[in-house]
Amino acid sequence: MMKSFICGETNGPVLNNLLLERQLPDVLQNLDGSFIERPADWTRRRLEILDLLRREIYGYAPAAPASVVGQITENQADALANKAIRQTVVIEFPTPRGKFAFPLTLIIPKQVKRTPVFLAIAFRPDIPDLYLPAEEIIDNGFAIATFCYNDLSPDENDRFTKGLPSFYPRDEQTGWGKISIWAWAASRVMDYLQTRTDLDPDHVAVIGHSRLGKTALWCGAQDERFATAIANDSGCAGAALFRGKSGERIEAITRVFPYWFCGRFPAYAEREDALPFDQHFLISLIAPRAVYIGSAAEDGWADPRSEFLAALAASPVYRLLGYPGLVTPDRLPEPGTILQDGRAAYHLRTGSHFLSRSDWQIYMANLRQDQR
Ligand code: GTR
Repeated sequence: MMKSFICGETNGPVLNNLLLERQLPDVLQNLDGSFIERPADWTRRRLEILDLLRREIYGYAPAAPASVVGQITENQADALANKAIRQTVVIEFPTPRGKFAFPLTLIIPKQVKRTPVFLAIAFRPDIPDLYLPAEEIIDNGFAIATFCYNDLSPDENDRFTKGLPSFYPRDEQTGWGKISIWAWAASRVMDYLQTRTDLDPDHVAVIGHSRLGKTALWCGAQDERFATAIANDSGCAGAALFRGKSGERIEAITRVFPYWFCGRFPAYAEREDALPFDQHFLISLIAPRAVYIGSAAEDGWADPRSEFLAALAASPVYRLLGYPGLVTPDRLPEPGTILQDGRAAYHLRTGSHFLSRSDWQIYMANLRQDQR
């Protein structure tokens, strides 16, 4: 157990010990007990982990539809002081029970060709929104693609009778929970973005805050077309390790929000040690692509320390694949720390649970650096 931490060359003793205390399953140990030592063996292990997370926590989603089309229903040529084009695009695809459609908003700066994109999974359709400083994002040379999660399926315990899940058969135990539903929708947006010659499909970052940060991670973990996944204050069932977690734990999250998950997951309440994975498995699925985990110092419910340690615990997979994962001095980060020298980046913002302008500024600076 935990061979990859013990032999992890870049962790010093302080952080190594904090990881060892969590007694985590080893991300580089196959279910048959053997250890992965060659990059070529990761492909199979990645599929094994994906299956594990689908079965035990987020639920299996249906296969991608045969076709996805986007109809531009509104086109404003002079948005944001005439700096951007704003479009409403209806994303439509066939399902076993007829066509399903949902609205996407695109805002594209006029000055940039083949624009990198933030795909923001949003709580509200509003633009700008307190979590989406649209003009500032455009001014930084990024396009925005955003949809409101409630347009897929409402964030309530409707027994999967409303919106997208009502168009598909669903297994009670292992079928998709709402996090999987919203993540799957972001992949349908990606299907459409790939058809747009004015956007750069190789530089799409999926971003979300809190429950939608969990969703952005799960989306980026499954869909390798996303160059980057950004999880802001994603906490329990997002970036944070379950084992040793403070604040929200499985018992609380599955009591209040059981419908975010598949039917099997609540059985792990107060049984964190029985989980055949921990959230560093989720983060590792994004490797060698970029992952950014943002925490806030006063967000005890999410537990910044457990988010940081998860990024560190996923790093052996980045190293295996030839890239630095989380690059950090051998100590826990202080508020105000930004760690972005590796493919797994992390910051601990001062303040409370929020997707703030300062978070956005850090994410944008990080992505610009990445594109050089
Ligand atoms: C809380 C929930 C967290 C987090 C948050 C949010 O009530 O316990 O896991 O997702 O909501 O999404 O704002």
